[in-house]
Amino acid sequence: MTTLHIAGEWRAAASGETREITCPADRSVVVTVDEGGVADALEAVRAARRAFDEGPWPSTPTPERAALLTRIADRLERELEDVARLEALDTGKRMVEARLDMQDIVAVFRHFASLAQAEAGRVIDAGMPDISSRVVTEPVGVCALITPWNFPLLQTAWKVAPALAAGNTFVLKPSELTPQTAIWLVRALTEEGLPAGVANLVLGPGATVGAAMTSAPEVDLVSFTGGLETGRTIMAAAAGTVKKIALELGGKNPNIIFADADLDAAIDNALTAIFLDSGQVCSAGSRLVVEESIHDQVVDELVRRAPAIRMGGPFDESAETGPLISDGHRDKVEAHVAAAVAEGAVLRCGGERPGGALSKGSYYPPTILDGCTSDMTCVQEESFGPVLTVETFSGETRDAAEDAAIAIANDTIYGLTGAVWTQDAGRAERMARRLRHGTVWINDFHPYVPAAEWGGMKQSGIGRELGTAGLHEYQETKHIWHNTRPARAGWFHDPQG
Ligand code: TXE
Repeated sequence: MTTLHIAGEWRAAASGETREITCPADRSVVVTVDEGGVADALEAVRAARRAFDEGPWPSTPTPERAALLTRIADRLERELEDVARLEALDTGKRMVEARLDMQDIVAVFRHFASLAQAEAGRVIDAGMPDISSRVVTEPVGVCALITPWNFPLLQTAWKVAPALAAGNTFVLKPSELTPQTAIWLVRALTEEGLPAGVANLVLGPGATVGAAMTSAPEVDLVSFTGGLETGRTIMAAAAGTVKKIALELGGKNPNIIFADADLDAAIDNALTAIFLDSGQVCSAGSRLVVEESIHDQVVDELVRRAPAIRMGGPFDESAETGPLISDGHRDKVEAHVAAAVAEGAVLRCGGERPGGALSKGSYYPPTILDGCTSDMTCVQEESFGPVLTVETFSGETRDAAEDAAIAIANDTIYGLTGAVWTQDAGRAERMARRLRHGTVWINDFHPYVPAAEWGGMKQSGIGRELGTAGLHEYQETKHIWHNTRPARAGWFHDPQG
C-alpha cells in the first residue's frame, strides 16, 4: 500500500525510499511507509495550487464543505477503536489516552463544521445611499500543514478541519515518527468525496520535505506545531514570499499553588499537569511554583506519589503513563536532568531509566527537581518529558505574595498555559489577568474545549487555533465596495472640458 497522496493519487516516493515506523513501547516495527523527499513535496504543492486555482473546492457551498467535515466526524466515531490503535502504536501512548484523543478530534471536526456555517460576512453602512459596502471572507489558498508526534491526529485535525471549512487546499506533513493516522485521515477525506488535489499528504523529514513546503512560492500559509527552534527556521523560510504563518511552539508552563488552595486537589492535579502522557504535552505544567509555607507539604506528597505512577505500553491496562517517543528523545530528557543537577537542582525522585521489561522501550520515570530558580536551564527550556521543576515564592502581604508568584510565572520566553490554585476568588481573577499565557486555568489543569481559542503569547507562537480565531487563521478578509450609481470622480481636470 503506497502512502503519499498527491493530486488525488496514492503513490510511492519519487526516490523509492521507505521508512520503518517503530512503537516506542517495545521498538517493534508497526508499519513501513513511503519516505517522501523534496521532489514529492514540490509536486504536492503544485497539485494543491492547481486544485485551489481551478476549483471546485474553494467555491463549494459552505454547507457542502461542512457536511464533509461532519462525515469525517461520523466516520471517526465508527472507526474509533481502529484509529486509536494506529495512534497508540505510533506514539506508544496508552489506548485509553488514544481513545480520548479520538473523541476530541470528533468534537473538533463538528465544531468547525458548525462554525463554518455560522460565519457570516458584515454589511458596512457607508452612510451613502448609492454605496453598498460589505466585508466577506475567502480561503487563504494553499496551506502547508506541519505537525508533531505527541498528539498526531489531534494536532492535524486542529489544522485540517478549519483549512477545509474555509475552502483551502493543503499539503500535510505529519511527523516522520507518527504518520499512520494522517494516512487514515487523508484516505477518509478522499473516500468521503473531497475533490482530487485538495488534500495532499507527503511523509518524510522536516529538513527536506518540510523545508521545501515552507519556502515554496505556491504556498500561501504555513501552520506549524512543534519545537521553538524549528518554528524560528520556518518563520525565516516563510519570510521569502511573505507567507502567512501560524505557529504553536510549546511552553514552559507555571502551575502556581498558593497556601490558601484546596491542597488535596492541587497536589493531585499537579501530578496530572506534568506526568500526563509522560510530559510530552506542550501545555504541561512543568514548573511548579509553590508558596514557601506549604512547600514541604506539597513536594513531599508529590515525591511520595510520583514514583508509584505505573509505566507501560499501549495495551497494558494497568499502566498509567507510556514511554517517550524515541530513544533519542529520552537521551535529550536525560541530559536535561543531568544539566539541572549540575546547575544545583535537587533530584527528589526519578532521573534513572527503568530496567526489567521496561528496558525494551523508551521509558523515563516521573522526575522531580526541587530547589530550582528561574535562571536555571531546566526552568527555562522545555524538557518535554516527565520532569517537574519546583520553585518557591513568598510575600509578607497578600499583594506581595501575588507579585512574587507572577514575577516567577511570567519569567519565561514562553507563554502558552498557566494555572493558579487558590480559594480566594479575587486572587484567582487578579492572577488570571496578570499571567502572560494564552490559556489560564483556575483550580484546574489541562482541559480545553474546541470552542475556545488555543495558542501562545511571546515565543510560544503566533496566532490561535480552535475557537473562532482558529477558522479566521485560514481566511482572508475582503472589503467589497459597490457604487450602484457610477459617476465621474472629477479629481483631475479634463482638458476637453
Ligand atoms: O520537533 P520538530 P522535534 C518541542 C519539544 C521537543 C522539541 C523537538 O521541546 O523536545 O520540540 O522535538 C517538522 N522545516 N516540541 O525535533 O523538529 C518535523 O518533521 C519544516 C513541542 O520532534 O519541531 C515534524 O513534522 N518542518 C511540540 C515537525 O516539524 C520541519 C510538539 C515537528 O518537529 C523542519 C513536539 C523544517 N526545517 C515537539 N524541521 C508542541 N508544540 O506541542 C522539522 N520539521
